[in-house]
Amino acid sequence: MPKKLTYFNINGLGEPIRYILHYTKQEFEDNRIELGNWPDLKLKEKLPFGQLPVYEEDGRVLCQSLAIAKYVARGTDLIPSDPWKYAQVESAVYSVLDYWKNVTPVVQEKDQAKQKELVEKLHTETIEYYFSRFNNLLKENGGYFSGKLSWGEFILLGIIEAGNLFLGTNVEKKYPAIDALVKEIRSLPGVKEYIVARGPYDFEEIKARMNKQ
Ligand SMILES: N[C@@H](CCC(=O)N[C@@H](CS)C(=O)NCC(=O)O)C(=O)O
Repeated sequence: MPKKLTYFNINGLGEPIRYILHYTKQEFEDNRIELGNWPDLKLKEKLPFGQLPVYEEDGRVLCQSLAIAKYVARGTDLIPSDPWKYAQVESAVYSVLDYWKNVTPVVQEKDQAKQKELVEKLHTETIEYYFSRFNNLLKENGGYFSGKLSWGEFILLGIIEAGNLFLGTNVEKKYPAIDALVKEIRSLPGVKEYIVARGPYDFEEIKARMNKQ
């Protein structure tokens, strides 16, 4: 059954799904949309809620990154079978998204002076608040959200990488348990080779291409 993931040619909500698909050795069409070509109104109006990522299988379309991540991870060790552990992962992932909701308005801010101020606040308040808690959560649970690697840690990595791309830093470095997890996922079979083949994302280049439109 042909599988197709459509997302921007950048890190963000779609990248953890790419990582999971590669780690679980699933063949899929990696359909990448250049941010510089967005909004592609013809594509946008066909999307269930006008946004990416979307996943297609057998002519059926699924949107919402978390639903897609869980769907593609089904039947693997990445979904905890114990209900409490399952809920622990979900709980951590919702907190990761709460963090991300603080970052997106900063990325989208058009006024450069205001954006600089917001970036400062992100570093001093938001990142420290959330990352110290993510770090503790991982430390208390054997390095993962629920005792072993799950789809949830892939989501954390995708969000960290997307933030790093915009901030031009590696925010995880100050947090040993997060840093170790990031390194572990990037070294997983399938993920490691994918990252090498993909190459690094370059936010400045992406911005330059977007501004040309
Ligand atoms: N809750 C959705 C959010 C999707 C979302 O925000 N997608 C962004 C990219 S990360 C998007 O498509 N932006 C373009 C637009 O809204 O036109 C999910 O998790 O999939």
